Amino acid sequence: MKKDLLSAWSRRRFLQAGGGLMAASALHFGYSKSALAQAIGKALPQFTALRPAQKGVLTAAYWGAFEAIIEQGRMVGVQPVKDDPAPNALIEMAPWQVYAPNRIKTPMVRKSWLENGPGSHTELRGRDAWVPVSWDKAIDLVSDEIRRLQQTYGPSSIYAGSYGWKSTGMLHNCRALLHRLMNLAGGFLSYSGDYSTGAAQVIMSHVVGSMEVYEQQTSWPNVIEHSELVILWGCNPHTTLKNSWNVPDHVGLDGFAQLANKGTRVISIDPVYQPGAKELSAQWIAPHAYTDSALILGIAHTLLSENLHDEAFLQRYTVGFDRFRASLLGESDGVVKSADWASAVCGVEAEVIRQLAREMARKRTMIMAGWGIQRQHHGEQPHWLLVTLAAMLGQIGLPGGGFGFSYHYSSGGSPTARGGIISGISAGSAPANAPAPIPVARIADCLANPGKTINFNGRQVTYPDVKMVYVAGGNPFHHHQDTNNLLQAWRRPDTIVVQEPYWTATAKHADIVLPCTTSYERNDLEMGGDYSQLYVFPMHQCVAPQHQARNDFDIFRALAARLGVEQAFTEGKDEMLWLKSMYDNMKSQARGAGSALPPFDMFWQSNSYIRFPIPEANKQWVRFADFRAAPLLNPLGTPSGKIEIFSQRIAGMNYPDCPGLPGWLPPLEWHGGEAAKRWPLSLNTAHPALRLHSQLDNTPLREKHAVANREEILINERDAARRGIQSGDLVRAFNDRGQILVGAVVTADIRPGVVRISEGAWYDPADPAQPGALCRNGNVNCLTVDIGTSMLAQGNCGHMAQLEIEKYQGEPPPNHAHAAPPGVV
Ligand SMILES: Nc1nc2c(c(=O)[nH]1)N[C@H]1C(S)=C(S)[C@@H](COP(=O)(O)OP(=O)(O)OC[C@H]3O[C@@H](n4cnc5c(=O)[nH]c(N)nc54)[C@H](O)[C@@H]3O)O[C@H]1N2
Ligand SMILES: Nc1nc2c(c(=O)[nH]1)N[C@H]1C(S)=C(S)[C@@H](COP(=O)(O)OP(=O)(O)OC[C@H]3O[C@@H](n4cnc5c(=O)[nH]c(N)nc54)[C@H](O)[C@@H]3O)O[C@H]1N2
Ligand SMILES: [Mo]
Repeated sequence: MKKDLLSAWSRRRFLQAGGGLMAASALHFGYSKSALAQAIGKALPQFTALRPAQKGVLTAAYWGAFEAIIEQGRMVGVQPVKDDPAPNALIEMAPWQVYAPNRIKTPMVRKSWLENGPGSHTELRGRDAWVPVSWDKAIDLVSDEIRRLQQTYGPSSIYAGSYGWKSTGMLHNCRALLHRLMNLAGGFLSYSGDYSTGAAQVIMSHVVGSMEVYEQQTSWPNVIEHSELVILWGCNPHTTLKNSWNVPDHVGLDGFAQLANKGTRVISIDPVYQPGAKELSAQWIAPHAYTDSALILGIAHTLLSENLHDEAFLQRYTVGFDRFRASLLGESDGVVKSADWASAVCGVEAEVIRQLAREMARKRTMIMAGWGIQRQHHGEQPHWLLVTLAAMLGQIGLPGGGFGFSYHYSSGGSPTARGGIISGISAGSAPANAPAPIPVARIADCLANPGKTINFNGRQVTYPDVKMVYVAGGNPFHHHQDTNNLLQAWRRPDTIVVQEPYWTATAKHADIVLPCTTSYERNDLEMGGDYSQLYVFPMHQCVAPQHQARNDFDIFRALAARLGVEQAFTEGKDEMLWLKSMYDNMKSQARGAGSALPPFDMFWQSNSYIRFPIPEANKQWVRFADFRAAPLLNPLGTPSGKIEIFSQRIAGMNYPDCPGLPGWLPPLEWHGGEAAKRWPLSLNTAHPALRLHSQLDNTPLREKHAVANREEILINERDAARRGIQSGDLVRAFNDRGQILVGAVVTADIRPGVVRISEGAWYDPADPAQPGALCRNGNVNCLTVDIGTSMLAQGNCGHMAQLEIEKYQGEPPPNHAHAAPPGVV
């Protein structure tokens, strides 16, 4: 999916390096002062890129690289690596991840499925009894089912897209391994896009010719030096930079700290006044939820009417501004998109909008936008309009100016180092008869409606009849919108296999669960810094596999053996041989780039990580500077080679919900729409500070944010007072789609009319037999809408829903979200 920022070049190189690797000698873990260890110690200083560990076993996670402190075979603590400029409390949960009481301890099969075969009593998923089985038996059941479905229905009957944030590691990448197995075993139905940037990545490809959201940003030193005004637009870096897709380098957090030190002016445009915005002394502008497009239009109209826009830039570098001007002036629809008009829609005072426009034009302005604003109905519009606004300001490609859509994510703007890149294990290629992928967030629609055809970015996609869902490394009962709708759709397939370390709600709703190791129970390698490619971290195994858990690699290898494709799956390599081949390939790239690295065995034994040097030029890199300098030589990847304020290609698709010109399209639910009459509050489902989605909800970190033993809800004082709600109260949040229990935090730091419940609380229905039952832990997706952003991108709309709240009366029910299913130890 996304975020695998490796170049096609390194991928190809990796594939070529496949065969002919020598067998590694015994690579036992341990740091006794053997003769070998001493020899290694002597040899190390010549390798200047190496950084030795201080006192623990080096490993890494999405939350940072750290040393695990091991005592008598148990992980008892952690210590961040020395280079981390902003270590993260999440790493301290590593021991709890390993020893969590709700680990799945043995392979399990749902009773009805085991007794009566695939497809039986699927309505009992989530409440049937569980039967433990041996690994041998489990592997037989799963491989027989794959074979049956391939033979009877073909590859389109197996949905193994398996979206999710799994764990770091280039070898034990469960999704890639699942795809690798399924490709070898006849093919499968996959997905395109992701839940993160479903709308933005599609619209940006049309507007600036690249996904943009996963591109390197103007480098941090350049921003710190040149930006005079930083706009955080629906952007909460203080929270979202804690974690990244590779191991975080946390350079972005350091960058924001430097902005604060320098006193750079920051404005945060967000219905919530974030703690991070406060640390930056940011001015808070709080629009109504889901109305950013109108706000941007109001700013654009002010620029135009006060002649503050850069006509020369627009002429030279964009197409379609004339049409946009006409739309601002209301020539097409009779609606002038003035600051006053915008104010009526978005609730920000017209004068504030005008001041914002003037200040942006006066200063060197960097617009840093997050992605919550595009996880909404018509979510294509805000980013398209922000690019348009930046084009009107004319600072795109200048130091410290323009826009950046990834400063809040994985440290976009962290200068790129020069070294080598680890290529992960390949998913292989799909057989010719494999079906076309579905847009990732249409999965419930697909399960429920085989044969239905939808529009998608100029194409049509017809849903196949899915008989099997295989999940490894994702949690759809947290990540997918409208959980109760998913619950119904989830009953359609014959067989659901979930490979997981924990009894998540998704695992509880499976037919077969296969317990897998956490990343701390196996050996792996990972890059540090998604954009910087600054580090290579060894992920040493810290402890033995717990209970009967197996590595994903070994589970898939066993399935491959039963399906007759083991040799192709493993290529004859075990864990350490795979790591050695990945390392060797990276090492030869690094040599070409001027960094000498030790042989693999020595690297592995030395318990060190690698930090590559950063070329001076990269510290001042400016996004779009090349395009600005020579637009004909360096055209964008759009049809015109320029920024497309108007897109003929999109216009040609004739989608009523995404025309060729960006604008304000009211969402399905919002404060000004029909739904608001019954459901007056607008939902904000931002990413949680002390979790990664649903991950770590089952650790003691939860005690720091849970209220009344439920997920917290932020409520404005006015809305709370009206309903007699106080901080600490148990609250029922509900709409037509579902109801959840949450714990109140009453605050002035959220706009009236908006409530926030973060994504990621585990789903815990009070009555699993009843779709629509109260979720006792506060899974916010019980309340969200499962529609696509538009026919263009079909992204998810997790950030848009109207609802009501009330103080919960009566005895607080128990919360079983983090317990194993009844009867299971
Ligand atoms: N309403 C709303 N919904 C949203 C969002 C929102 O903003 N609002 N955000 C969306 C976004 S951006 C995203 S990316 C998704 C995230 O959705 P997910 O990626 O599905 O969420 P995670 O909680 O990270 O789930 C990862 C699962 O993988 C398991 N796992 C970890 N390591 C391993 C491993 O090594 N092997 C195996 N087999 N399993 C492993 C974890 O235990 C966990 O259950 O949620 C989306 N959902
Ligand atoms: N700690 C932590 N870090 C993470 C993650 C995590 O779960 N936890 N997840 C990672 C992943 S997969 C992703 S995709 C990114 C997510 O990165 P984002 O998608 O940018 O994060 P969100 O929290 O969904 O939204 C960012 C901000 O948008 C605001 N917002 C929401 N709706 C509106 C609106 O209508 N108007 C305006 N102006 N603002 C709005 C929210 O209040 C929030 O402050 O974060 C990554 N980093
Ligand atoms: Mo995401």
